[in-house]
Amino acid sequence: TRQCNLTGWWKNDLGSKMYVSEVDSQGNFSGEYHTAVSSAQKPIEPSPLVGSQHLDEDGQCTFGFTVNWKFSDSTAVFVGQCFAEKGEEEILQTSWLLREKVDSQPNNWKATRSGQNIFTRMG
Ligand code: B9F
Repeated sequence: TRQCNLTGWWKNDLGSKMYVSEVDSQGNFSGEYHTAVSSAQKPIEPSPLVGSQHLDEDGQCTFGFTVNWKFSDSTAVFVGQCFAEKGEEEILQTSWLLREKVDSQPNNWKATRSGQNIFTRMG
C-alpha cells in the first residue's frame, strides 16, 4: 500500500468532479465540487468544499468534507475512506447526506437525502 493523499482531481460514478487543493500537516483541506447533477432551478456552479482526512500511512485513511452549494440553500456532507493499493487505481468510497432547506419545521422530515458515491482519480 501507499499513503493516501486526497490532493488533486477526482470523478465519481455520477460524473461529478472535485478538486482538492493541498492537504495541510493537520490533514485539513479545501477545494471545489463540480456536481454533474442537480434538480435546482438555477444553473449548477462550482461550489466550495472544506474537509479533513486522517494522515494514516496505510493508504486507507478516513475523511470527511462539507459542500456549501452556491446555487442553492442546501448543504452536503460526505464521509469516506480511501483505498490505495500499489499499482492499482485509488478509490474513494463515500456516503453523503444532503440537507435541503425547508420552509417550516413540520417539513423537517423530508429535508435530508442520503446516498453513496465512488470516486476515482482523474488524469
Ligand atoms: O440538486 C441539489 C439541490 C439542493 C436543493 C435544490 C437542488 C444540489 C446538488 C446536489 C448534488 C448531489 C449529488 N451530486 C453528487 O456528486 S450531492 C450528493 C450527490 N453526489 C432538490 C432538493 C434537494 C435536492 C434536489 Fe436540491
